[in-house]
This record gives sequence, structure tokens and C-alpha cells, in this order.
Amino acid sequence: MTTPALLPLSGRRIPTLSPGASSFPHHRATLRLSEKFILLLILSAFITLCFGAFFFLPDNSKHKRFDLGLEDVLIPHIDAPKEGKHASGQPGAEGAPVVDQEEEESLRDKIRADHERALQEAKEKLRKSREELQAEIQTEKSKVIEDLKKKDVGPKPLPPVPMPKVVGVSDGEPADPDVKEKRDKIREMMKHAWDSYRQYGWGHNELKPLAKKGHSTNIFGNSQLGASIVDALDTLYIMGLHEEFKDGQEWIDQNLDFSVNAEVSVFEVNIRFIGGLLAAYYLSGQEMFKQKAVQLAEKLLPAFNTPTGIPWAMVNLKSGVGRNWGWASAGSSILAEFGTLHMEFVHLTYLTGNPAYYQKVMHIRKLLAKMDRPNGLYPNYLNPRTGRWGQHHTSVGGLGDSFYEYLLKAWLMSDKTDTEARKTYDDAMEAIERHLIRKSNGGLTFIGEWKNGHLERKMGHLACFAGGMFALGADGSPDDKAGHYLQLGAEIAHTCHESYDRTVLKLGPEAFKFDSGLEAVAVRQNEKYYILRPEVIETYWYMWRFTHDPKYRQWGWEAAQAIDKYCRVSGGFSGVKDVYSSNPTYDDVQQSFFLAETLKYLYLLFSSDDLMPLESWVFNTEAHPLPVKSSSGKVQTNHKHS
Ligand code: DMJ
Repeated sequence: MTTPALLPLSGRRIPTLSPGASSFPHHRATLRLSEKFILLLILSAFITLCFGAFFFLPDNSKHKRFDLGLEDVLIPHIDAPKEGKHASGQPGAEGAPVVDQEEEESLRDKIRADHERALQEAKEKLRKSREELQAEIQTEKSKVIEDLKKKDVGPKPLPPVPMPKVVGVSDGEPADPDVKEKRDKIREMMKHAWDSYRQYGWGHNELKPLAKKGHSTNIFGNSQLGASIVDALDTLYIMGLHEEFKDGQEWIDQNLDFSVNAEVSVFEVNIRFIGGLLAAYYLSGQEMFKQKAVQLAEKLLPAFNTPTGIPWAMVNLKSGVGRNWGWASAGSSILAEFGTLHMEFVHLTYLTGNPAYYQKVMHIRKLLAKMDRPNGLYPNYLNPRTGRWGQHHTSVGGLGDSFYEYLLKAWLMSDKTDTEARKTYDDAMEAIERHLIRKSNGGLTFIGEWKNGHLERKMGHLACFAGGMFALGADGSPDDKAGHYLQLGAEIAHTCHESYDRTVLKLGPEAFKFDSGLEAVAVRQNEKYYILRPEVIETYWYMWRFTHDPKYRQWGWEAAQAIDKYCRVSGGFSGVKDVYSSNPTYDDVQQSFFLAETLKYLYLLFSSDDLMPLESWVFNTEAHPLPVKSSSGKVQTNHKHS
């Protein structure tokens, strides 16, 4: 018998008959073929059925597991058989746990419902498009990464640096009971300012003492950074208001966050926040303040990314994008802003070991040293793109002031080793004396403003700080001119006192003239306001420390009384709009510098000199004390006053 040979699959199947089969009709062979096909079909249907049965019919073992699960769920119910639930009368049923059928059914229903819900969720997932699912997975992934990052990103560890022994933070209680009484009054004013802010403006930058709510300005980027808390901390500490200090410390620790989308003033944030935090750190020794100062300083660094390295006036804390004030001449940066970073940045490098801060401020100094100066004067405006001066305006008041102050203080803070800073200061003072300082017809020494080759005989309240600066810089001035500078300081103090004394409220105007018979009085309505500024009182304090002439305490007390009488309201202290009016209106702002500076200088004026001695501490332009650093770069730790 021959068997049909199988042809390659691609060929037709043609049976090859054995010789004995040659008589089979052709159609019979065809019939057999279709039978085979039908058989094959039946077979495959059967196999499919078996598979189906195997996979889809209920599985006993699964049932077993389900039952076990169910038993587990039921155990608590059957542990204690309930009355009437026994299969009474049945042998062996006595005491045996019997499950209520209804109860079992309800549990089964619950489990079924759970399964249904899970199935529904799975179906919904499957209905989503590939893109939607991918997006969901991506979101989940990023969330996990973010969570991990949050766990990892604690404050960067800072190198250990010697913490100075705090020098001269004594009680400073004056021996004279009358002076003590005055000092107590200043502390009470601070309490009123702080408590009011605590009650009505807590966490906001400043306070509206009449509206009794928070206040802010664009210098803080309209975000709630608690400027008054940071600015007030060291004053609270120096005054011994420790509960209040702790309260502020806690707020800073828990709430002060610089990862905010806020465009802030680099200068203001530096002098108020970095200065305030550093001073709080040095006074209290609390590491947290240092950490916060460094976190903030890192956010300011992108402001220096300009073609010249002269920083932008403003920087966005989140994006790092910088820009300048719209009102500044030809897109310029401001001398008093980019020139008032040195003290804080030197300390930042010391505390972090990161040279970037020091390099940035030294770069500014070097760049300025190379520039031509009209009449030896520094114009207030400098373009950070071109490195050229803007308008040739020079001022020791607004827009220029603290640049000169920081030259002198860089020298003092370096324990008088930064002689380059001292020389730059001396040269600047010489040019200022020659071109800006004059005596009025009535014999008052004033500092005018230089505008395009012309001297404007007007002095701003801000420029009154210079009396203190001249006194502070007297020792160490060239050609033994110490006496001359101390005298100049005294004359400026006198002029500024006159600007207060010639008003109705005995508070000084924002700017005053020495022209056409006018002597130290404001002319324009928009120069008659007093916004709780410190500069005149600051000068009284420095003059007091260097001369101990009682008139400075007297003048300081006059100012304190006037502030208490005309600026105090139930919700704090407010600026006034016209110091020449016996019925002034309020501006409804309690400035943060009132707590940082005005009240601090008043308190120090009525304290003994061993509180914050000037040989050991240098006050930044917001009155935040920073310790003197010796030539080795270390913060001074031992001092005769300690
Ligand atoms: C303070 O913020 C600082 O003293 C700054 O240097 C200029 N003046 C204000 C207060 O008047």
C-alpha cells in the first residue's frame, strides 16, 4: 500500500495512488478530503472548548481560597455564638459556631461590590488613550521624584567657623535714673510698635497702623516676607525683649521661605534681611539665622549676571531674572544700591567659605576705581550693560548715601586693615567737601546735591546720616584731620536738628532748602513729610558716643517725644504728611526701619557705652550690627570691652 506523499505546503495536495487503487473514482478521493476537513474542524472546536473550560469554568481551588477569605472575615462573628443561632436538637451542634445566612450573604455582597468597583476602575483605565495613560504615569513619576528631592534638600551644611564670643551685649543700663527712665520709655515704644505689628500685621512686611492690617511695597516684591520681623529682631535682642525675639525667631524658622516668585530690591533685601539675619545670628548664636541668610544670599547672586558685573537693582527670587528701576537714568543701576553690599557679603564669604560673595563686591570696587569721576565725584547712576555713568548727579543723600558709608565701614569692619577702602573713602570725602558742602547765610553747614555741574542748595533727611559718618571716620582720617571731621559731624548734626526745630511738630521734613532766605525748611508740599526715618537720631547717637555732649541726648529725647506725640496711634506708629501742620494727616505706614533703626539708635543713645561698643561692632546701613573681622579674616572674638 502506498501512502500519499505530502507535497510542500505551497503546492497542491495531489494524492498519488498505489497501483491497487487506480480504480478509485476521482470524486471519491475529493469526498474523503472534505470529510477530513470537517473532522479537523470538529476536532479544533473540541480543543477550543476544552481550553475554554479550563480557563473560564469556575475553579474549585479558587472557591476554596474565597471561602477561606470569607471565613477569615467571619471569625469575629462566629467566635461568640449568639442566642438562638444554634442548630438546636441536632447532635453535636451544641455550642458549635453557626453563621447567619443573611450575614454571610451581605458579606458576599460587599465583596462582590468591591470586586465590581475594582473591575470598573480597571475598565476606565483601559478606556484611556495611550497618551493619557503616559501623562498619568509621568505625573506620578515626577511626584515621587519631587518627594524624594524634598527629603534630600535640607539646608546645605555650612563649614564650621568660629562663633565670636559676643562682645558688649551687656544690659547697658545707665547710672542716671532720669536717663534710665527715658530708655524705658523707648523700650515701651518698641513694645507698642512690635505688639501692634504682631496683632495686626504678623507675617506681612509692614503694618498699616490705622487700618490695622498688613502693608507692603514693591521693594519686597509684594510677597509676605515678614520684613518687620527680620528687621526688628536685633533691636528686640538688644533691648532684652527675649519673649518677642523668640516669637520672631519661631516665625522665621517656620515661615520665611525665599523660593517665591517675587521681584525684590537687591539692596533692600541685603540691608534689611541679610543684615538682619546675620546680626540675629551673631547676637543669639542661633544657626538657623545663618542658614536663612545664606539661602537668601544665593537667591541674590543671579542679579550679578550683567555684562559688567554691576548688579541689577531688582531680581526675581525664583527665576533669577534681573532688571533695573524704570525711573533710573538710562537703564542705570544705583550707586547707593550696588555700593551697599560689601559688609554683608564679606560676612557671607566668611560664614560659607564661598569666595563668590567677596569676589562680587571686590569686582564692583575695582571697576569703580578704574572709572573717570567728574570732579572726583561719583555719579548716582551707572549702566550695568555699558559700564558708563548715567546722569551726572551726585548725592550724599538718597541714591548715593550708603555707598560712602560702606567704604568707611569696610575699613572699620576689617579691623582697619582694608586700607584701599579707607583711601577711597577719604578721596570721596575730599571731593564732597569741595563741591557739595556749604555754609548757609545763617551759618548752617549743609550738604547739597550736585546736578550736571550745578549745586542744588537742598539737603535731604537721608543725608543727615553723614554727621555720624564724619564722626565715625574722624579717627584715621589723613593729615590728622580728625578734629576737623568731628567738627563737621557736629555741624551737620546741628543743621539737621534745626530742620526739626523749625517745624510745628518738631519732626524733620524729607528735604529742606538753603535758598532765597530759606534756612533748613521744606518748600514743596511733597517734601514736608516725616516717615519715621532714623538718620538724624543716628547722627545724634554717634555724636554722643564720640563727644558725650549732653545736647545730643537732649535732641534725641525731643525727637522721641515728638514721635510719641504725633506719630503714635492705637495700632502702632505712623508717618505724618506735613510736619508744618498742627493738624497733620497720617500716611498709615509703620516702616520696618522704624523698629530696626530709629528705636534702636534712641535706645543706644540712652544706654551706657558698653552696650554694643563701636570698636567691636559695625552697624550696617539698616542699623544691624556686624562684628569686626580681624586681618586674618576671622571675626574678632576678644576685645577689651568684653
Ligand atoms: C534705611 O532703610 C536705610 O538706612 C537706608 O540706607 C536708607 N534709609 C532707610 C531709612 O530712612
